[in-house]
Amino acid sequence: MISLRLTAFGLAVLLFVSCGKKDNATQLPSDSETTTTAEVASVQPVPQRFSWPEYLAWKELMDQYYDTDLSGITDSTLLNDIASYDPVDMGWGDSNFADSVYASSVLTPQGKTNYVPHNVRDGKSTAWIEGADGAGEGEWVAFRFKKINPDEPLTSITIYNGFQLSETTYAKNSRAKVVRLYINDIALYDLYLEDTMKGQQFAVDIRTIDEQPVTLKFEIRATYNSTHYADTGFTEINFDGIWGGI
Ligand SMILES: [Ca+2]
Repeated sequence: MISLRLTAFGLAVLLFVSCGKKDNATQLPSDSETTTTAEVASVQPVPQRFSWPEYLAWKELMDQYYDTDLSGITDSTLLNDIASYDPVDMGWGDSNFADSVYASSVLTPQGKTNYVPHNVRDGKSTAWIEGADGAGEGEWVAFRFKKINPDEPLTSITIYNGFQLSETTYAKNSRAKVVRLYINDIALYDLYLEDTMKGQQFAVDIRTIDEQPVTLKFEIRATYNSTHYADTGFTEINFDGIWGGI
């Protein structure tokens, strides 16, 4: 485990970050000595079953079946899904509610469609899309959590890449290829995204003990080319954690 201790903005901050090196503890110098970052760990995604539109359709199906008579259903996958479905599904991002989502830039609205940062946490097929020149390298979206429960480490982040209104819309806009994740402006992870509409889950281990507030920033570092627009963003970014620590 790599652990680090730092002081920033006058607040005592203590983060424990595991990058897979369980026996190699390192303590960073205090803020007066450095502005350096912790080691940035590369993380590959675990592909999920659904794109965001597919997930929304699946969730609607689950809601229809929830608490109803299941006799007559023979599809074992469907039965397993119904049995394990939790309609509440309070993930880390819900129990640690982000009091603001903001970004380095925002694409100008097109008609009734806007690309505001909150779109990455609205549960819909909307997207935040950056509005800077070029394909978006260096642009970012960030979540600010006023208060985070120290008993629930953040252990996974699932990203739905690009603008997933439809397959056509997805292709027309750029998608992120590499995203750097910062915790309170300290770079911790490089997330290597595939060019797919499927959800992409990244394993992380972020424990906050005396850290208020907390900002998670996702910076686009590289992109996949689009067929039409050099505009990059995300449809949804979800968080999950484990109660009581690991
Ligand atoms: Ca959305």
